[in-house]
Amino acid sequence: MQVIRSDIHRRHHCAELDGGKIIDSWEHPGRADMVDRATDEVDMAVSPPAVLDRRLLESVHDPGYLAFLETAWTRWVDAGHTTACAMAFTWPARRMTGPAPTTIDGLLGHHSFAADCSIGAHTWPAAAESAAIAQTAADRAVDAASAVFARCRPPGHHASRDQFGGYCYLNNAAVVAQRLRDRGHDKVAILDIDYHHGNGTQDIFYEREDVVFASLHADPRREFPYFLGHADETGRGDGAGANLNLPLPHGTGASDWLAALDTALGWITDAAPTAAVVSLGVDTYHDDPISRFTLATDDFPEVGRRLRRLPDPVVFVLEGGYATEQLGVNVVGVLRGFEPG
Ligand code: SP5
Ligand code: ZN
Repeated sequence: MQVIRSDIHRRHHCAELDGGKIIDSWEHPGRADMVDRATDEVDMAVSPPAVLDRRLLESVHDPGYLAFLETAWTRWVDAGHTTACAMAFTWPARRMTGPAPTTIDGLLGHHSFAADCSIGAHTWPAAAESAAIAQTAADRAVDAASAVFARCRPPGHHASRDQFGGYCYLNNAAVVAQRLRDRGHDKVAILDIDYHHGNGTQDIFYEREDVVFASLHADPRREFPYFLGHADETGRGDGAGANLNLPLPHGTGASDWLAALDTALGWITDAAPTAAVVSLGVDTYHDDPISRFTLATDDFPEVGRRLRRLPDPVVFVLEGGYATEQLGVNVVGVLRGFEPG
């Protein structure tokens, strides 16, 4: 399997609010290093991304949001702030429906939904490169009619059309799905197996029938992102019936998780897509420091094997996974389970 990756991500490492303290984010450059080391060990062919197509990005994100992301750091500095990361302190809550603010502290709240995520000097270049990796992976998958791994960092599945959060700024999986649509696949499935619900991806495609979304994740009644990902969210308008959420309790282990995976795969098969995107988070691992499922390293190849039910081509997009030492092994476990050799 080919890997698309680059090192531009390295200078992006922001602060997050965790348990009342500002800490260096759990989502850090060393994660990508571990994945790169593991893919190098199994000799996967590596290529850099091509130039990002702005029109593609604007077909899954609001242009005003993109302009905000691109300029947020400069505006933060110009406002007199001296911290390493720009972070919101207020958000529009229920019944607060006024117009978008015009200064940076307000705009940060308008364009984010969580304080686990902030914007530094190198966040936009890293996020744009991550989306370029996604775009290039989609193109390769179409050209070669085979599976490709997009080693994206930062991750993407929590980012909606116009909001960042959950360590995500641009929705890489959505970029892949839209590119596959634009390159001639009439129906595309996104299967999200990260521990957390892919609220951004669901939101972007919620009213569309041409991109179906299935996710298995920790029950949002008890877990981030809390406010989306519930079982009764099945799509709206043209997208009615094109969204499947399978929330699972804290403590879920391999047998129950794999049973849910089979349910999602059956649902996708019934939708009859001609290409698939896998939002590949391995924060389902038992030693993950911020998550509460109990999959073992030995379970990940079996996950990959079961994913062979997806239609060709499949693009794997890296999402979460915070047990850094085992991250590469677990990711490569899935990829090799899917495509040995
Ligand atoms: C892409 C992805 O996996 N994003 C996940 C974002 C989760 N952010 C909230 C994390 C809350 C961590 N609190 C854990 C406390 C352990 N000391
Ligand atoms: Zn996650």
